[in-house]
Amino acid sequence: VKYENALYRALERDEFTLYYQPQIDYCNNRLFGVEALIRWNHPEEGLVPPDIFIPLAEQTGLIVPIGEWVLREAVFQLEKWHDLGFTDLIMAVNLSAAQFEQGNLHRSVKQVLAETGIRPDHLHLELTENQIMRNTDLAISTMNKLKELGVQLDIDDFGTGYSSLSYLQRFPISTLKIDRTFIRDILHDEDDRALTDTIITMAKNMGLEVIAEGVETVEQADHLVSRNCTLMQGYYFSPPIPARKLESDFLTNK
Ligand code: G
Ligand code: G
Ligand code: MN
Ligand code: NA
Repeated sequence: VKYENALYRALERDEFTLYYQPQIDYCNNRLFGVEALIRWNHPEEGLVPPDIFIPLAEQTGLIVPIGEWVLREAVFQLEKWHDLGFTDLIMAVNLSAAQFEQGNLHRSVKQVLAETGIRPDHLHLELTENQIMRNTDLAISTMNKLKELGVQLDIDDFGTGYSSLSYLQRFPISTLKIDRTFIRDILHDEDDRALTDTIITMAKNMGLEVIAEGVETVEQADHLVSRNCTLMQGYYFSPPIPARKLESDFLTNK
């Protein structure tokens, strides 16, 4: 309630910004992608974390125009980075449930790809298991429309939600992102280690990419490599950072 009125005005007042978290291939220490994460620069309160305002935006329906803004901002930013010469870089964008279930998502995606000339497979859209399982028929039809455009679909926070392996096989997805709660104690907790192993093996057997989230130490990274998972994201490499900082820290050698 505290932020509701301010949230209504935040879009027109240009108070949102995107941070980008690097996605690294640990085999060659290469940046292969970034995940866009929204931040709200509240005029009086400073940065309000998404955990606070995303649920509010979902309740009020504001998440749809906000999500639309995120999609466009992220893809236009990717175009700039491709123009700098980093033409392989991919962009991952989180979708909310309301945005995913809205009829014209694929039109918005198609339009921004046309405006920027970004190759569709350079755009990854992140969904959670719960978002997909809410209404599986609608989810499959929406995912197929997005897949027809050529964009990639990633399952975010994988392993924490309610999902079924038989459905997983029928969804046109490209990547599983292992939730960071499994990575946190991976060196010491047998169960987390077994679960992570299982997800990696299953992903490979299904022809899916797998990204480990929440990697915070070199020991976790080395362990994941020993289990055949080389794609990673986490504070060990970088927290989410502004575009300029991503450029100065990661996009300098071209
Ligand atoms: O960046 P941070 O860890 O503070 O994000 C917290 C939560 O907010 C995460 O679950 C993340 O998925 C969600 N989030 C961040 N940016 C976006 C966005 O652009 N759209 C949606 N729907 N969720 C986001
Ligand atoms: O739910 P989603 O995976 O979209 O949330 C992404 C958020 O997770 C990021 O915005 C960031 O705030 C958080 N995050 C990213 N890397 C790490 C990490 O290594 N450790 C922790 N604790 N959080 C992380
Ligand atoms: Mn995500
Ligand atoms: Na996640």
